[in-house]
Amino acid sequence: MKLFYAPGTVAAASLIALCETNVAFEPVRLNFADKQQTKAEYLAINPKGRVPALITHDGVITETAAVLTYIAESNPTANLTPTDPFKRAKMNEVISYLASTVHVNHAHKIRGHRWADQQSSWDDMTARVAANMMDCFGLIEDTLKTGPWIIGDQYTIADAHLYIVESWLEGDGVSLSKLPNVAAHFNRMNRRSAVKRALEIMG
Ligand SMILES: N[C@@H](CCC(=O)N[C@@H](CS)C(=O)NCC(=O)O)C(=O)O
Repeated sequence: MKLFYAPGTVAAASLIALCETNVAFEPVRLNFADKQQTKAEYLAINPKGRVPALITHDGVITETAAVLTYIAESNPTANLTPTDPFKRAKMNEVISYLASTVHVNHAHKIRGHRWADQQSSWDDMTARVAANMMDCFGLIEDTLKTGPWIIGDQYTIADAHLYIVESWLEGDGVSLSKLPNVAAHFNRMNRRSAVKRALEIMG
C-alpha cells in the first residue's frame, strides 16, 4: 500500500491510523510548496488534487472518512472501530462532522479562492475562521467531558482525525487554553506510539 500525504494536512490522520496497525505501507510525501498535488502525475492517482490518497491492491481510495474506515476494517486486530452499531455510528458522526463542517471552516482561512473571486470576500472568510472553529470546538469540548476518547472509552479512527484538526487550532486563532478537554485529548494523542511514529515520518 502507498499513502500519499503532505505534512500537517488531514492526510496525517490516515498516516496515524496506518501506524496503529502492523500493515506494511509506503508513505509518499507530496510537496505542496511545489504544488505537486496539482501535477498530472498525482492527478492520475487522485483527480481531486487533494490528500490523502491510499493505493490498495484493489484500487485507489480518497477522502479521509473512506481511507480511515478502510484501514480500520481491513485491520480488525488493531481495534480501531467499535463493533457495536451505536458506537460505530457515534464514531462516524464525529468523522462526518470533522470532514464536512470543521475542515471546511478551517479551509476558509487560506482557500477562499474555492468559493469566491474577490480579495475582499477572501478577507471576510479568513476573518470568520477563529469564531467558526471555536463554535465547532465548543461542541467537541463538551463531547470530550466523558472521555478519554471522543466516543468515550474506546480509541478509534475518529481520534486520529480529531487530533489533526486540533493541531490546526492555534494557527486558526483558537487557543487550546480555552478548551481544557480538547487540550487533554491532544496531549493524550501525543503520547501514543503511533502518533510519535507518524510525526517522525512527517519529519
Ligand atoms: N474531504 C477531503 C479533503 C481533503 C483535503 O482538502 N486535503 C487538503 C489538505 S488538508 C489538500 O489536499 N489540499 C490541497 C489543495 O487544496 O491544493 C478529506 O477529508 O480527505
